[in-house]
Amino acid sequence: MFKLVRNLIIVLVIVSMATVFSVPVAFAYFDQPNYNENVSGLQSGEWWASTVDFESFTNTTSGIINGITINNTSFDINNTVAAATSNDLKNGTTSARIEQIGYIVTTNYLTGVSSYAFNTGWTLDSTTAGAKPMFYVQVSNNGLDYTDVYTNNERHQTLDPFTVDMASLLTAGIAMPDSSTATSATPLKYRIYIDESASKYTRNLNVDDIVISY
Ligand SMILES: [Ca+2]
Repeated sequence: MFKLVRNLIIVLVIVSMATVFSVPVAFAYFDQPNYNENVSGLQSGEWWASTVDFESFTNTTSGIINGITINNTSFDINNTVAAATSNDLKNGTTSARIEQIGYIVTTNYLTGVSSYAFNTGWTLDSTTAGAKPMFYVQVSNNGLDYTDVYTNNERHQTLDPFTVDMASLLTAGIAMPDSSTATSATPLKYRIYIDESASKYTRNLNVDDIVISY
């Protein structure tokens, strides 16, 4: 009887210890991947992505607005408004509409981005006449001068996915305006930019589902 009680106690102790020590293991497991966290929450070496679906984006004011938070990510925008009309290309109910000359750029300098992906297309009421419009994905290490890392002039009026493989571009080295070369360790701002000034036609670019992966 004594041995039975003793063995029972030993089993209980082992089970209790296993339960206690399994807790941090479980938390560690569920700690990654993480979605929709602020950049400041990034852990070193952690796989991480920020998704911006614009569903809560309500801006109707043209011009420059700095430090507007969209889906937990801070952006500086110019001529970019909430897009929810029947002519706007979107997933869900809302996307962003960059009107003629404008941009969406990360407020913060981001380090270690492996890809910058988004869905985009020209609004359905954009004219298709004249010179093909161009949009750019650009990076900057000073917030003043931007280097093109991707350009596209396809005349598409459907919401199409585009992914900029920053990891490969950064590994190869991107020349910065100050003659330095960006690497994966260089803090960079990321900008989607359109300039319709040369075309003289009204074209607006819808952008939705920006996914910044690390
Ligand atoms: Ca959306």
